[in-house]
Amino acid sequence: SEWQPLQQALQAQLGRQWQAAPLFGGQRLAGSGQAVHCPWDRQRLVGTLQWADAAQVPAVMDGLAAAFPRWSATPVAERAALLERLADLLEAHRAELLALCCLEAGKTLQDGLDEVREAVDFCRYYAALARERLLRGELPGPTGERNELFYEGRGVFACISPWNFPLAIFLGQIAAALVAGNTVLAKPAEQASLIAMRAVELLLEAGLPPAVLALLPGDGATLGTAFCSDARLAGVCFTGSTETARLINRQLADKPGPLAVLIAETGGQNAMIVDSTALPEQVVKDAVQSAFTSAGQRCSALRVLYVQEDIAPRVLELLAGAMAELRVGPPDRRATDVGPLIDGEARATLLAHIDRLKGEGRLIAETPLPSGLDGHFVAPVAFAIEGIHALEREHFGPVLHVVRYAAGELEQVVAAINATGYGLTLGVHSRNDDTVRRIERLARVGNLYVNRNQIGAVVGVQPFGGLGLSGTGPKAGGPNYLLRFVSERCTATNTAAVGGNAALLALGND
Ligand code: UN1
Repeated sequence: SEWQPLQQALQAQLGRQWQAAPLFGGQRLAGSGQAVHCPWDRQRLVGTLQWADAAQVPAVMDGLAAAFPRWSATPVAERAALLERLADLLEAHRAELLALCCLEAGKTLQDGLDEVREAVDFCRYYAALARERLLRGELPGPTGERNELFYEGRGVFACISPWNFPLAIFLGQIAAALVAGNTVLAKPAEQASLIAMRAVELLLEAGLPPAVLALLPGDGATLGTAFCSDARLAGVCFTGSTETARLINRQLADKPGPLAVLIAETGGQNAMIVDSTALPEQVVKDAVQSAFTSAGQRCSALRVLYVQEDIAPRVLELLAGAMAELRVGPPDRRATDVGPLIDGEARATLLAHIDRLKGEGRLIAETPLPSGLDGHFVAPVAFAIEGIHALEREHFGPVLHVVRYAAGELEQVVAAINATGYGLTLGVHSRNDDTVRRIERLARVGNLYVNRNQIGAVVGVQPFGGLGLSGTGPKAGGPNYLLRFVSERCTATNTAAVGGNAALLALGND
């Protein structure tokens, strides 16, 4: 039903090409041109992109710092209304954004629909949250005293976003930073900058003052080093690898100027624990969805399935059947379940891991790869891993590792999961409430999912984010997210002072 009205508009958009460039102050800046290729059709050009240069960063930081006081003084309700207008515009441009998700980032049409909806949700949710939480708060105190808490922007914020949610996370970060009163330098992922450019154009159309946001597509290492060591930077909101988060943290620690905050959402080594009371059909449905949706390219994706040995034969039989049914193919077809990986490098890295495990004779199941595909496709695959131990590296793609455990080894399983150091999502399938409560007590993760899939956290419903190597918090799409984007000021006033402020004002008026 959602498709009918979209179909035609989408077809037209899928034939287009786009142009993007660095953008600031309502103007396109000069850049060096790059061709943008489609990850699932290597002959196809999606557009051209101008990369910004690190030499442009100081002037951009000057401009953003200069625009900060005025933006920070803009009433919260006005900043929130801007996000609400953006949400409406995103919905109105759904076909184009969907086409860009598909052509530039290789997302299936269903993933693209979910992505646009999530972007809209982030805008509306942070707008509502800002109206509710970022207003002046009056605190209790003795009579004769007034104590107030004010929330203000911190200054210039850098938002660094990943290619796997090129619209939702890109805009989620920016929406939070802006509504909290910061000016923003947005650095989109190299692989997904065309859609970022369109999102910024829609923000301007919604009424964002052009001096408040800069878009700098380009090389993350050189641009990032330039702005993360800039004295005017007040904070970074980053989603990406744990390694890059550490690098950013080191640069922020050494930079002159204010102590900058880092809000980081990073990797995961996510597990699912299945005990002998679980329903095998439900387990397999949720495991397949969690491991292979978006070709496994989500930080929330399931990587290691721990299954109790009594139930393992049935689960593995159903798993092989379900994986045989998955359809790998071009993501612009509605029948496709699994699209391509983002680029050739991601594919080569993952294939090295897959080939090694195949060489060790660990293959359990593999989805057939149709012939004639010309892109960065990798077929979903499942491997058996011997022994309960921490699998430390995150493999970003459609690879599932399966470990059997015996009754009585549950605590050992949770210990192995904790020992990875990551703590993002964990799935539990059990109809034994004691087991679920025990895992809940022992597991160090940010998002625990019980008897369901473990991806697709809904904004405002399942606040999302991990601990340890998986991120700093606070949770995106949750009630506390905006608080790290603001600085707090407390004003304490002696209202009982001789004559009070009102009397002084009256004197001044004489
Ligand atoms: C990511 O993959 O970078 O719950 C994080 C989910 C998404 C994950 C986003 N919110 O599947």
